[in-house]
Amino acid sequence: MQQEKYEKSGGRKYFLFLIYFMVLLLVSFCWFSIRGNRSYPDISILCSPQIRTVHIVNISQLDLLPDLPLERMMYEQPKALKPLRTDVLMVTPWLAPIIWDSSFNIDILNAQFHQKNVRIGLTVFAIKKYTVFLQTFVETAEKFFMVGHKVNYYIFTDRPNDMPNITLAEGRQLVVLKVLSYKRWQEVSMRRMEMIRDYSKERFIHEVDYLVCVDVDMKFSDEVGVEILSDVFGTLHPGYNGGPRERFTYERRKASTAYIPPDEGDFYYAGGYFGGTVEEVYKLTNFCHTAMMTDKGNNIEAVWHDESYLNKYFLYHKPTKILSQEYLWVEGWGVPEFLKKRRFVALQKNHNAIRNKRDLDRMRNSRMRNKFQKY
Ligand code: 5GW
Ligand code: MN
Repeated sequence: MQQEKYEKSGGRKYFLFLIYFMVLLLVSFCWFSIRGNRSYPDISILCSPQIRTVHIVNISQLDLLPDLPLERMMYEQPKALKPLRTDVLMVTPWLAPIIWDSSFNIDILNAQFHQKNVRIGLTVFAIKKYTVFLQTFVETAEKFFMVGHKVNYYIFTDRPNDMPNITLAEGRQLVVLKVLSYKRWQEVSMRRMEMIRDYSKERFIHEVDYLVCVDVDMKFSDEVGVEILSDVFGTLHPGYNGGPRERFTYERRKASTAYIPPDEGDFYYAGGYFGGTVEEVYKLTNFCHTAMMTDKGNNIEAVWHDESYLNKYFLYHKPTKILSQEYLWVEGWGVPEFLKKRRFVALQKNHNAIRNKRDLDRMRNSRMRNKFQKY
C-alpha cells in the first residue's frame, strides 16, 4: 500500500515537474521571441550607422590637416655646398637663424605668411616728450614695416592728444592706449614690460599672432618684413660686434635677479627690440617684470634696467631667431662692411629738448652713450 502511494505520489510529482518545465520553456520562448522581435528593428537601424561610426572614430586629427602648397615660384636655387655668406654668423649653436641680408628669400616667406593670414602687433611707448618721435616712427613704418601684411600699431602714451593724424594703408590700424607715466626715466623704460604683459593677456592675444616691441626714438629706413617673425626673437645690440662675453654689460652683481656670471652669455641683446608670438612675449615680459619687482623689493635695480633682465631671460630661454644689427643701427654711425642694410635706426636725440634737465643729470652715465663708446 505504502509502495503504491509512494509510486502514485512520485508519478504526480514527475507530472507536475513536466508541466512546470513546459511552462518555463513556453515563457522563455515567448520572452526571447518578443525581445528578439523588438531588437530586430534596433539592429537594422544601428547596423549601417554603426559601420559609419566606427569609421569616424578611426579618423585621426592628422587626416584633417589642411594641405597648403605654395604656388610655383622662380628663384635662384640654394646650393648645399655654397654658403650664402661667410662673413657673419648665420646660425646659433642652438640652431636659431641670425637674420642677415641675402640669407633669406622674402618672396617665399611672404607667400608662407600670407597663407597663414598673419596679424602683427607693433608696440611702442611714447611717454612725455617722446611723443615727438611718433610721426616719423609711424610714417616710416608705413613705408617699410611688414608691407602687405595686417599690422596693428599699439601706441602706449600718457598724451593721447599728441598722436599725429597719419593715413594708414589698408589692413593696418592704429590703436592708442592711454597709460600712466612714471617719474623716473628708468621706470618709464622698465614698466614697458609690465604693460606689454598686461595688454597681451587682455587684448593682444585676441587681436594679433605676433608682437614686435621696439623703442620709439627710431626710424625705419629699409624693409623689415616677416623674416623677423618667430616664436621668440631678440636683436643684437649695435654696440657689440663679437666682443668677449665677459665684456658685455650684463648685470654682474649676484644680488640682482638679472645676474649673469662672466663665463656665461651668448650675445648682448638690445632692450629696444624683441618679439615673438603673443604667448611667448607674455612669458618673456612676465619674467622680466617679476624679476624687476623682486629686485625692487631688495632695493636693487639692474645696471641697464629692462635690457639687463631681457638678457637674463634670453640666457636661459634661448631665442628661436636673432635679428642682426641691420635691424638696430644708430644714425650717424659708420657703416661696417658686414652691414649691407640699415633697416631700423636709432635717431640722434636732442637730449636737451627731449629729456628733462633732471633726467639729463642722471643720464650722465647714459646706457646708450656708455655702450656706444665701447663700439
Ligand atoms: C626719458 C628720459 C631718459 C630716458 C628715457 C626716457 C623716455 C623713454 C621717456 O621719457 N619717454 C618714453 O616713452 N621712453 C620710452 O622708452 C621710449 O619708447 C623710448 O624709446 C624707450 C627707451 O628709452 P630711450 O630710447 O631714451 O633709451 P635708449 O637706451 O635707446 O637711449
Ligand atoms: Mn631708444
